Amino acid sequence: MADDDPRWKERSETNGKPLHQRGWLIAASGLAMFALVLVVMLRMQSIEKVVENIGNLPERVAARMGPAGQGEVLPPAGPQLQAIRGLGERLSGHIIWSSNRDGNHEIYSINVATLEKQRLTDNPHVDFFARFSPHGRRIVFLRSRPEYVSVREALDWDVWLMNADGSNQRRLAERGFYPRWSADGNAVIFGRGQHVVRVDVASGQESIVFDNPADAAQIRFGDVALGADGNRLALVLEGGNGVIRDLEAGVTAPLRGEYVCQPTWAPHDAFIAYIEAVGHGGTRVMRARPDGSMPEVLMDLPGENSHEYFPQLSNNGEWLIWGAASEGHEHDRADYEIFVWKLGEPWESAVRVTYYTGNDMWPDLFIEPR
Ligand SMILES: [Ca+2]
Ligand SMILES: [Ca+2]
Repeated sequence: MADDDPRWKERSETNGKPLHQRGWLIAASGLAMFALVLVVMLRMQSIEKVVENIGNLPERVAARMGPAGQGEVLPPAGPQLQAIRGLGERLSGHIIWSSNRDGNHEIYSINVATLEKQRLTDNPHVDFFARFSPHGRRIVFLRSRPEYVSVREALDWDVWLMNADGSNQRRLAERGFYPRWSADGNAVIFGRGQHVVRVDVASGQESIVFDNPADAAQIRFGDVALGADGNRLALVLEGGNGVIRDLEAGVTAPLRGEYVCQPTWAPHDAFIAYIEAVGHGGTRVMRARPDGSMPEVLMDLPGENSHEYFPQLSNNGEWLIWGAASEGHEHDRADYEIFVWKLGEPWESAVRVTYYTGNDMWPDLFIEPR
């Protein structure tokens, strides 16, 4: 085809600009966009955090695109199994958590004393964030609306209920994130956009507990936890600033630390636990007084599995359960394992309860009252 052929002209021009010019325009606007993102990130975060975030970018993009591949269950043996059995001699109760070991995130339950395992959900959707009711008889959890949703997306989840054995599954509320029980077990509190919502379990009636005021930064979706007194609300704002808001007085106290997230109350609001993104392995579990003061490190496990996330106190407040990865970060993709530890004992006594090379996340532990 000759250069002066009219067909060539038609092919080589788009939107009135020759192709090579258009290529430059795309490259220049891409570069400008990258620079803008970088400037915004630098304004919000330290250089180290920006570098870390850029390093995590491929994993983060992959998480948005589709589910992680399935891993392999490696049944514990020898000292690993002994440690798990030792746990069963010390407490009777159940651990629940979400895992993609059957190809899709489902919720599983283990009887700590007998090591009997049960799969509680079985459907093509993602199920996670299971939380025992105060009496341990029911579980509230999240189910994705489309079949696959990354846990980075906060708006495509419904709040579901089931009995502790997986029976009677029903949807309690639409478009909620990170649901938790009220202290009396009559209601569930969850995040929805800029609101914190309370839904009555019996009637399904909803009311707004907290409407993010204009003076607060945007709530980072999901990181909300209302204390047992119904007044102290822990939440994380964009940029990694955690706060505890006194709803009656309208005053806010900081949740101290760098890049804090995932606040969770100990029973009776004895203290608040949360993740701080510093420490061995890049994260650690912190504990502070209910007003956010006197922060101290609660758990920063020595050894390779020290990228801690998903902290939760057992119903009696005596044990901590969480997930920890040795590498990788994405919460629904990386190889997290579930750990249990009794408060006050040496960190090294923590017991690893999962042995699966895929993703295990968001556990809870209910201990039968003696
Ligand atoms: Ca750590
Ligand atoms: Ca795992």
